Formats: sequence, structure tokens, C-alpha cells
Amino acid sequence: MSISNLAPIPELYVSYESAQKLKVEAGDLPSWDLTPRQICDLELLMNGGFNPLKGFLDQADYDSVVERMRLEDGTLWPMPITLDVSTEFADKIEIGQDIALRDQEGVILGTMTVTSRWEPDKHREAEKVFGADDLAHPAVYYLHHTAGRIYLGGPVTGIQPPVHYDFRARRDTPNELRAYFRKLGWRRIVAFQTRNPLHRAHQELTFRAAREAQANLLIHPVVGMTKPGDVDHFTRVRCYEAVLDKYPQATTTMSLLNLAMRMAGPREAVWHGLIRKNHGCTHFIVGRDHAGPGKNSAGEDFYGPYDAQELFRQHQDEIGIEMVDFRHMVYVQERAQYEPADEIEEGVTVLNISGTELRRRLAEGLEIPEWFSFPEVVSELRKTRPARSKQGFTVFFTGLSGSGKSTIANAVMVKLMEMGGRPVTLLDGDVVRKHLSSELGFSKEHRDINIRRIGYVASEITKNGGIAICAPIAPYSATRRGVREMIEAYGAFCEVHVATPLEECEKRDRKGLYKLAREGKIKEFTGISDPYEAPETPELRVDTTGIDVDNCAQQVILKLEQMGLIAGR
Ligand code: PPS
Repeated sequence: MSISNLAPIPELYVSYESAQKLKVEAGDLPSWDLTPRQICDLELLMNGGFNPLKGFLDQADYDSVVERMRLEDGTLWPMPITLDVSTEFADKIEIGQDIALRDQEGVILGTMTVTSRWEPDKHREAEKVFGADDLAHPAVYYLHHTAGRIYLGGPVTGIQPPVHYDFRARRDTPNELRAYFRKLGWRRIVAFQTRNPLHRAHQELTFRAAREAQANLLIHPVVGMTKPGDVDHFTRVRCYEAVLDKYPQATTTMSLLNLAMRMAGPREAVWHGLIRKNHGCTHFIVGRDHAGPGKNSAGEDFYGPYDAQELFRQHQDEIGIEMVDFRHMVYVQERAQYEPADEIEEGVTVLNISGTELRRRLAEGLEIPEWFSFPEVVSELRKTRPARSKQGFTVFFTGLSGSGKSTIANAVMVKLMEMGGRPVTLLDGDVVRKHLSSELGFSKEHRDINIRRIGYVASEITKNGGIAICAPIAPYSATRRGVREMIEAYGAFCEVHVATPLEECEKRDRKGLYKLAREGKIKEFTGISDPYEAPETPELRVDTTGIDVDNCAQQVILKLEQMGLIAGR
């Protein structure tokens, strides 16, 4: 079992000539614009990374995968790979019809014969696949708020792989890796999956794994989609490249995997194993809390730290790849080396820096010791994650019309400009509606588009090191959360709920709109005839009743200082 035969595995691509013909014919088919996650899935379906799948799951396979981690024919497969679409699109599709699958520029990557169309029970999918129907789980959030309502399934015909302009030479299909291993005479290969930069503990772990398995090492980082908030893959790949020369060149290689992770812990580990088996590996490293999604909404871990190892062990023979399991690695000061936590005797000094602590040190510009990471890695990380007081950020005010959002936002803007150092942009509700969203009304759909536009602009400002101050009503929690995620990929997000009660806003009625709303002359008016979902855990809540603007603005500034966004004097 532990020797790889490295014969090519089946792909879903047709020949070059057929692809040219098919591309022209597919131009007339109903076409679906793939989401970023679907593009990742399709690439691995087409190149054999998801072998034995031949397309997006049909309903029978989906039900079976959700319920028992197996395709209908009994083959082990833990993750539903589904083509989620809008109801509108699904309504136009007949069973048996072919559809074109296009990337975001409109290039046709493949076609799919639709053999199945259904509305999934997403609550069941969340419970069974991710272990809880809890929106704190990124994949559950995605399922309910990003994925389309209807799933289509059927076999895929591959025309061409998605184009990547970045790190081209570092990306390999399963068959390219198999050919490479064959060429070098590698027959035992241990794969290391990662979505984080490599620090010294990871290096030790991979060295040990290669020794234990007497195998060559494949560093196989995920560059498709990882957990929201992770270090971006450009930075990570630069970090990997910086440490690669610390590995023996003759026995180690690195390849990038365009996988969209789901953070499904145990099920994800089994899935990762199958994917590595397809890439020609014989061994797979599973450490502590593999593909863990973090804490649930009750503040507890979704999965136990070694649940993934447990599930992998149960299915190891079927996966066809051997697990190299590791306990948590920690640094033993007396011996100046990393060792598995469970092998260390009492009385020695154990050092460890958690992911959260590392982020804190980077955010605050504090020292990161040499025993923890490589100077090259730390310097790359510092370039993309400058200290918080030098990063861009967004202050997002939300509250009823007339609650005082704009007034406080203006005061905060002026104070920040007085401090200097970073450019400040105010995206006020009224101003945005004039310049960015003039065609939009106040239906839920239009409000959401409006807020997402604001979020997009704010995220660009944040990414480029500026300060964005937003002050829309933003009445819906899910949309605000989406904006938060967009921004937190680049910098801090400070949500300020301007919680002035409705009665007070109505009493002020600065623009006379409440009166008109009460008279029914303005429809869908927030607080009167349209909902406002108050934030449950904003960074700050202020009520302007009986408090002057300056005081409220001061509270915001203090909050920003406390969050480390404004450097103290
Ligand atoms: S939203 O829900 O976030 O998209 O709203 P926003 O872009 O902030 O726009 C709110 C301003 O538009 C005026 N206005 C209304 N508000 C709420 N409901 C209805 N139906 C409506 N119609 C017009 C109102 O002046 C809001 O401004 P503010 O500054 O919040 O008072």
C-alpha cells in the first residue's frame, strides 16, 4: 500500500481538437458563471484531483455523501461537491440539457449534462457535514448566505483548466506531480497540507514525518480558498519559497493546490487524504486540529483536537494513503528543539506561540523570536501585515435614519484627519446614494446591493492603507457580516451601532421623513415599515440621546485607540 504506482489517473478533459469544437458549440448553451469556489472545485474535478468524481454530485450521491460520507455506490467520499445556482437559472434548465460552465471573464472551462436538480435541505447538510448548523462555521455561513438555493448535478466534460497568472510554475495537476515523482524515482511521498506560513515547528514536523515514513516530502499548500482572515496566498507562497532552501533539495518539493477548503475538520482530513492520494502521495500528515474552523457561537471548538486523526484512522485503508499523525509540536528551551508535546517529560521549559499570539505580535509590531520562525518569513509577514497602527481600517456606523450616524462620522473623520498619517474617506449614506447607488431604492435587495458596494469600496481603501468611515443604515445583520469579512481580509473593522431609540429619531425628524413615512407617503421606511436588525456584538454602541456629538466621537476615537489602530503618543 505504501508504494505509489504513479500511473496516470483519469481526467475529465477531452482532446485539444474536441475542446476547440466543443467551445464553439457550447457558445449556444445556457451558461452558468462559476463562483470562485466552484472554479476551484471544477479544476480539481477536471484534472482528477477529485477522482473518482466525474462531475458535480447528483441528488442520490449528494444525499448519500451527506448522510454516510459515501457515494451511492459505497465509495468513500466525505465532501458534497455541488453546483449551487440561483432559482432563476435552475428554472430555465431541463433535465438532460447541457450547460456551459464559464469563469468570471466568460471563458468556457467545461460543460455539464444536467441529470439532477433539487433544493437541498441546507440545515441537514450543515449538521451532517460540518457537525452543527452554526453560522460561526465559515462553510455553514457560506452555505446559507453565499451558496445558491438550488443544486444541479451531472457529469462534466472538461474543455480547459482555469487560467492562473500567479506562480504558474509552482502549480501541478495530479498527473504532472505523478510524472515528476516517476521521473525522480520517488515511490514513497509524504504530503504536508497547509494554509499557514511555515514556521520552525512546521519544518520540524515535516522533517520528522519524512524520516518516520522514510519518504520524500511534498509541501502542498492550499492556494484556492482558505479560512476568511488567513494570510493571503501571495504572501504565503513568498514565505514558502523563503524556507524551501532549508529543506534538502533532493528529497523535498513544493506544489500549490488550488483547493477551496471547507474547514470541515475530520471530514475535511479524509477528503484531503483522498486528494493527496490522487496526487500520487503515499503518506499524509494530520496534525492537531486539522482544517479546524475555530470556535462556534458558544465560544467552544467545533471539533476535538484529534477528531480528524481518529476519523482518518478509521478509513485509512479505503483512502489508500497512510496517515502520519502528530501531536502538537512545542519548543523545548533546554534542548533548543521542537518536540511533540506528549513526549516531553516534566520539568523542562516549554515555549509556544499560538496563531492568535503571533497575529497580536505582528499587529502590535512586537518581537517574534528566532526559535519560533525564520527571519525571512517574519519579514515577509511584516510587509503584508504592518503593525495595526500603520494598517488601513474601516469604521462602520449603523443605525436608524436620524440616529446621528453622519454627524458622529463627520466628527470622527475630522479628528482622524487632525491626527494625520493616513488618508480618510467618508462614505456617508446620502453621499453614497448620490454617487454610487443613484439607481437603487430601499427594497431589501437594493439595500443589500448598496451596502455591498460600500463594503467593496471600504475594503479597497482598507487594503491600500487608508481609513474608510461608512455611515449607512445597513439594516441587515447578514449583509453587515459579509462586509466585515470583506474588510477583515485587509485590516480591522470597527462596527459602531448608533443605538439612538426610534422614538428619539422620530422626535428629531431632521429631514421630515418620519412624518412622511407615518403618513404612508414613503414606503419601506426603516423602523416604521421596514426592519432594522440591531447588531448583537458591535465593537461599540453609542446612544446620542442627551449626549453631544463630540462626546460620541470621542468614544469612537478611544475605541480605535484601544484596538491599536491609532498609535499612542
Ligand atoms: S440603507 O438601508 O443602508 O441602504 O440606507 P442608506 O443608504 O443609509 O440610506 C438612508 C438614507 O436615505 C433616506 N431614505 C430612507 N431611509 C430609510 N428607509 C427609506 N425607505 C428611505 N427613503 C429615503 C434617509 O434620508 C436615510 O438617511 P439617514 O442619513 O440615515 O437619515
